[in-house]
Amino acid sequence: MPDQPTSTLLIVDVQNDFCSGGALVVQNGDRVVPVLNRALAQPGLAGLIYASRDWHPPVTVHFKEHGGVWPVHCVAGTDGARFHPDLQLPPETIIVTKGGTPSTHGYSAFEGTTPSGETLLEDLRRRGVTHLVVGGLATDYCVRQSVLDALKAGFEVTILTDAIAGVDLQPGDSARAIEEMTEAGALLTTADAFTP
Ligand code: VGL
Repeated sequence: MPDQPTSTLLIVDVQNDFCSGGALVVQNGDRVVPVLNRALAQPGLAGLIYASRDWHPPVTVHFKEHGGVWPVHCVAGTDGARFHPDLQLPPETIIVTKGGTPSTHGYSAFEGTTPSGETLLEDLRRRGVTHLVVGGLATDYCVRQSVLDALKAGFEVTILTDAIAGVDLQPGDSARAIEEMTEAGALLTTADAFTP
């Protein structure tokens, strides 16, 4: 029997610190959660599921007080680093952990590793994945960098535009990030309109 078409969903950094009440709030960050839950419930969309997470040490060049630009957020093991409690990640979700050393920023999920210690790229290649569907936070940082790295590595990428939200440190950053990802080859759709 031929395989049913399924896609691979990459959910980027839907963690408490990027949602309301968190240390580095992404405006409307919470709004991606129900949309991603609908995507997770579509077997044709979420055949294989990866969820990346920032997992920073307390002292890192990523944080303002140590030379970076960001307030302290997503410190490994803290509540702020947990996935949003309403995000319905199934137990088979492959967690990709990134930004875990004092000298790395870990914007891209491709800097991350799985629980078995493989890089995301190694894991995807071993499973024969060629196409990634991406949603999560934040459009102008971790989503952007993950999508650009995926395209560079030769994956087809579809972004769920209703399942992303941005920081917009400068007004228009998210819109520019979407333009940049599209110019690099990413396709845009919405979670509800998606067909594998
Ligand atoms: C992110 C800013 C700082 C993100 C992480 O997940 O997009 N943004 N650290």
